[in-house]
Formats: sequence, C-alpha cells, structure tokens
Amino acid sequence: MLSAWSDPIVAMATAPGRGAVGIVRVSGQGLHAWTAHILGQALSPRVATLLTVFDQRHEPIDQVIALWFPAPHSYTGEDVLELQGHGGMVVMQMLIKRCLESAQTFVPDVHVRRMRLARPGEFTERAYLNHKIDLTQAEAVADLIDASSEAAVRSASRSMGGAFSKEVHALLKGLTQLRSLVESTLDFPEEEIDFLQQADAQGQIQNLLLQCRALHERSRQGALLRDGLRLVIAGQPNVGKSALLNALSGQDTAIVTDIPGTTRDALTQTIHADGVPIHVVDTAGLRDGQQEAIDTVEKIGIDRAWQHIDQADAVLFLHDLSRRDVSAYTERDAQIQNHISQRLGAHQVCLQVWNKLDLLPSNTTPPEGGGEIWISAQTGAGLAQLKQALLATVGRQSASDVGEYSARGRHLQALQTVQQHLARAQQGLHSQRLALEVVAEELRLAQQALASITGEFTADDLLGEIFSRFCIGK
Ligand SMILES: Nc1nc2c(ncn2[C@@H]2O[C@H](COP(=O)(O)OP(=O)(O)OP(=O)(O)O)[C@@H](O)[C@H]2O)c(=O)[nH]1
Ligand SMILES: [Mg+2]
Repeated sequence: MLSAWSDPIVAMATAPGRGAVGIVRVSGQGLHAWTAHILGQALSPRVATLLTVFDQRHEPIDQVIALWFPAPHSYTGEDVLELQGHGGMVVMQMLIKRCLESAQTFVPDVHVRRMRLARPGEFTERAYLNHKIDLTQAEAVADLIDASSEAAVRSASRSMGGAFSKEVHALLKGLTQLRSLVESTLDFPEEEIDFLQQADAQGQIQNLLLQCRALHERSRQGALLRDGLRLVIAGQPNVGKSALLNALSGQDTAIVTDIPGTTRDALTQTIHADGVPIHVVDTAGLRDGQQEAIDTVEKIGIDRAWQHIDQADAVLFLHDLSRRDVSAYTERDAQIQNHISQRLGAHQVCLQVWNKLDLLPSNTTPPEGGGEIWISAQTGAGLAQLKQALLATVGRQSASDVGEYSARGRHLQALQTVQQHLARAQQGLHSQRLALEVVAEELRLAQQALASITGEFTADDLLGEIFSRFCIGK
C-alpha cells in the first residue's frame, strides 16, 4: 500500500483572507495526466498559462494563471501545480474542492485518487524528504516567514540559501577526515604516534574547534534575532521601572505614580534594538515584606518579580539617583543585589542602571569605570546608550559584521556538544597514555552531533571516506 507520505496534497499557499491573488498549490508524484484532465490542456513546464478552471458541471470557477513544475525541478521535488487565482476565501476553497473531487474520481490513476489536504509544513517536509533542502534550510523557511525584523529576515535567508549548512558540511568534512586518520591509525599501534604527528592531528582538532566556536557564535546571534532577549526591569519601588518601560516602548502602557508599590502584575512590551527583539518586563518594586507594611497583592507581585528575574536573559537593576545618599535606600539596594547575584545563572547578565538623571545638576557624570549607566526615563537621556549596552552584554555585534545564521536551540545544543567532544578528543591526544580508542569515540560522537543539525548521518559516510583514501592491500 502507498504510504501517506506519498499521497498527492493540496492547499492554499497564500494567507487566508482577501487579496489580489490567491495561490492553490498541489504536489504529488505522477500528476501530469490528472493536470491535463482538470485543466483541459497539457501545460508546458514552467510557463505561465492563462486558463479557466471549471467545476464538475462545467460552470467556471475562476480564471487563473497555471504553473506546472514537473518533478524533480520543483519546490517539493515532486510534480507541482500552482493555480494563481483571485484572492478570495470562497474562490480559493472552491478551487481546492475542485482539485480534490477531480483527483478523487480520477479513474486512470489510483495514486492520484489519494489526494488530500496538506498538513502544515508538508510541502517543505517533502522538499526535505526528497533532498531538495536539508533540515536547517527547512527550519529557515519557517523562520523567514516568522521573522519580525529586517535582521531576522537576512539571517533566515542566509540559512535558507544553504550558507549555514555549507559551514556545517565543511566542518563535517574536516571531522570525517580526522576520524578516518585516527581510526586507521588504530590498526597500526606501533606507528601511531608518528603517524598522527605527521598528519598534525592536534592542529586539525584545534582548527575544527575554532571553526565550531565561530559557527556557534554566529548561530547564537541568529537565535537571539529569532527569539529575542528577555529583559527584566527590577528594583525598589518608585525608582521609575514603569516609567522606563513606557519610555523604551514609546507607549503609555504601565501606570506611573509616585506611590510606592504601584505596579503589581508584571507587564511585558516588545521593542527592537538594532533588529534584535527585546521583551521588556516591568515588575513590582522589590520591598521587604517583613520590614514594610505591604498587602497580599503586592506580596504576590514581588514573588512574581523574582520568578521573572530567574527566567531573564538579562536583568536591568534600576536605581534612583535622587536617593543615592539615603543610607536606608542604598542598604536595601545592596541586599537586593545580593539576592540577584545568588539567583542568577552563568548565562544571565545584570546591568546597573541609575534613573532620574534630570534631577541632578546638568554637569554630573557617572563615576568612571563603575559600569553604571545613567538615564532619565522622563527626558529620554541615556536610553540609546542603554540599548547599546544591552546588545553588547549579549555579545551582539553591529549589523555590518559577518552576519548571523537563523538558528534554533537544537543547533546551538548540537554545536555545544560537538565542542565538548572535540575538547575531550584533544585532551586524549595530549595525554601521555594515548587512549586512541577514546579519541576515536569522541570524534565519532562529535560527528554524529554535527550531522544531526542538517538531518543526515550514515555510518557509511565514514567507511567510504576511509576506503577512498587507502589503497587495497595496505
Ligand atoms: N524626575 C524624574 N522622575 C521620574 C523619572 N522616572 C520616573 N519618575 C517618577 O518616579 C515616580 C515613580 O515612577 P514609576 O515608574 O511608577 O516607578 P516604579 O519603579 O515603577 O515604582 P513601583 O511600580 O511602585 O515599583 C513617578 O512619580 C515618576 O514620575 C525620571 O527619569 N525623572
Ligand atoms: Mg511600577
């Protein structure tokens, strides 16, 4: 029986709703005869043909431009028919219905009769299964569609075009060569040290590690562009956290008053800095419930603030310049700083930002080298510098740099795993007692993790590599 993977599929390719043009796309194997049947004529490949699609009773449904992409030169690698009609929901649905009923009653071909509606992403899935694109490219297609900034579009396009896969493949090639060298050395234990030294196995691993680190960094930046940075504004009541959220987002979202404890529930607004989405969270002012009279609602708000701090990529600890000399205030700030430091993980950063600069004499400047950023949420002073500092803390380079790859958590995880295995293999080569089997195993695991990124791994790759580099009889 034919599997559901090969059933012909049909779907609307354009967004639902009204539009000048709407596209219905059909993909499947052996659709040529059916296409001629439903359209009343055979189409030339990749030529736009204006024609009318009729329903079963020969009533016209729509005048469309039909495009025919015979396999394998299509997006999915199968036969693809695209009907570009008028972009109304009902007309689109009628075209899809017409495709389905005509296919399902198409006597000459039982395979065509299995046509069904496509599942989400199924056209791209088929492109992957038919080796038109690899996994990272398939993922980049979705990222491009979801991109929320120009920088995110560029990084997704780069990955979709195969630039990311190309780098992964280059790394894979180097790794496969090194593995074949190490594995073949295993068979000649008496010569192994000479052999590896001559081939500069150490140098090869070091190079691979450097390449992998660079790729990881570019991918990390891409992941940031895709998912954004979670920034939590924290601090004592009345320092201006809500005023800062409003100033950053340019909207009057959060309530700002001089009553301490105004904010209860956390509020999130997404802003963009240099193409990076930053999800800014305003939280309840951190007060000590044991020393100050606070109600139940505020207490819950403070608990939530701490939960947000725990989940933050970056914490913006906001202070009040006008209370810089008030000891009760600075002592409490020190306590909060202590709590924050204890809770933050290695990957989380904490920025020290002082607000209400407008209340100081105009020539006052921050202490040198203190790492403090001085701003005024009220006048907007220092906000540009704050955004730059934020981007710098997450290692974001300027847009003119090498360019990011749209990447996902699984890519980063895999690249991290590759680096760990390479580092262990490097240690193994360094050690006096050369445990070459261990080195070989670490390299195998590194290769496996790397190949998982593009979705391909076969042990045969390695065998092929080994045999192609050694002559028979050696
Ligand atoms: N002069 C001056 N006043 C500010 C500035 N930012 C905020 N304020 C004032 O400070 C007071 C507190 O501001 P909020 O933004 O409500 O402070 P908060 O930190 O959110 O306070 P809670 O929600 O109670 O934790 C308000 O009266 C604001 O107008 C600033 O940059 N300069
Ligand atoms: Mg507030």
